This record gives sequence, structure tokens and C-alpha cells, in this order.
Amino acid sequence: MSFDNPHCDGTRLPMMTVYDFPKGPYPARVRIALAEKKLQSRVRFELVDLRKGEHKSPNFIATKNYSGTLPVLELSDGTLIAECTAIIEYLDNLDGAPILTGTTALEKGLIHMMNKRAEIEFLDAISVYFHHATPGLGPDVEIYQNAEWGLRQRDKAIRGMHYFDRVLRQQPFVAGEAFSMADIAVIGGMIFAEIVKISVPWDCEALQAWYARMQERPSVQNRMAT
Ligand code: GTS
Repeated sequence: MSFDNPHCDGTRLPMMTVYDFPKGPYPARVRIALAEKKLQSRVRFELVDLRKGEHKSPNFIATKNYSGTLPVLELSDGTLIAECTAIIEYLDNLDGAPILTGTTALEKGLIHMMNKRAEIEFLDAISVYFHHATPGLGPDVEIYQNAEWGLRQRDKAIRGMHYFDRVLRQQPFVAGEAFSMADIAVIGGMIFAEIVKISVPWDCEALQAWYARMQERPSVQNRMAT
């Protein structure tokens, strides 16, 4: 166990490692959560180069994440937590004062529903489009592609944008009245949409206005600073 970072009260807290690809939309979710929780000084980032397929190497799959995806959080005792939602849940509850995942039963239920919906209907759909209907990570990494499936997922993601636009016409944040990990998941989708050049439909004004507000948050703006 390493205790590298002096805490403000002089105590030393154990460091965590994030296996990361800084420009990636999924790693961005964890970077934003770390900043919202002011935990950046508790982590070191270790680059896993997706373009070289390092996340699909037998060693990475055997020792870090069976699913062969990023990000992965490694605790100082070697415990591994993969999946953005699980990582954010852990980080948010570390200090016993969650601000991203809800405190009441109702908040938790709504946040988890909208977070999952953001993944299924938007972010994951764009990811499938990227890997199947564009060159993706290149021929050495993309060993199976199905362009028709990818294009269907692009259409699904655009429908998802219209859905979140309707949601955001009714309420200021994706899961209600407060910023949460569900907003972070939709931000991940917006980042991925920019990368693959899927434009936000012109009539999704509430989604655009919400994203402009999100981009003003220091956690979103400075997510690649570390
Ligand atoms: N369900 C996973 C999660 O929520 O963590 C998905 C993670 C994921 O797809 N991560 C991307 C990945 O590893 C990283 S990035 O595209 O955002 O940079 N993709 C590589 C691949 O081959 O799927």
C-alpha cells in the first residue's frame, strides 16, 4: 500500500490508480466525478493505449478488467473496480457524503434509472456506432465490424438526444433538480458525439443549453488537466 499524498490535515491517504485513456468519453466520466469530489490528488493515472489495443491484451484482461475496457480503478490494496457507474458509486461514497448518486431512496432510484438510460440510449449506442460503422480503433483492434448494426445504433443515439432534450425541457438536470452521475453519463455521450461528428439536432435546444451549462463546470472544463 502506498501513502503518497499528504492530506490537508497532515494525514496521508492511500493512493488509487485509474487505468485511463485521457481523451476517452468513458474515462471522462470518472475524471469528472473525481473533480466533483475533489479527489484528483488521491489518484494517479496510468495510460492504457486503446489505439494499440492494450486494453484487449491477455494480460490486461487477466489482471485488470475481464471486459477489456477502460476506465478501471485500482485501490491501494489491489482491489479492482471496473464500469464507470460502479467506480463513480465508490468514489461518491468514499467520504460518506454522496453528491452524485443520491442520498434518499427516491434520488438513488431516479439517478440510477437515468444513468442507465443515458448509457443504453445514448453513450453506448454511439460507442457501437464508432466501433462498427467507422474505422474505430483501427483494423488491428476492430477485429469484427457490422456496419449495419453500427448505423442503427447511431440512429438510436440521435433518438436518445431527442429524448434527453424532452427531459431537459422539464427539469434542469438529467435526473431532476440536482447535478448527478446521470448528467455525467449524458456528458460522456455528448463528448463521444463530438468525436464521431454526430451533431446535436437543431431542435434539441434544451439539450444544447444544458450542455453549454455543463461545459461551464470546472470538472468538465478541466477534466484532462491531470
Ligand atoms: N460499460 C463500460 C463502462 O461504463 O465503463 C464501457 C467502457 C468503455 O466502453 N470504455 C471505452 C473502451 O474501453 C473507453 S473510451 O472509448 O471511452 O475511450 N473502449 C474500447 C473498446 O474496445 O471497447
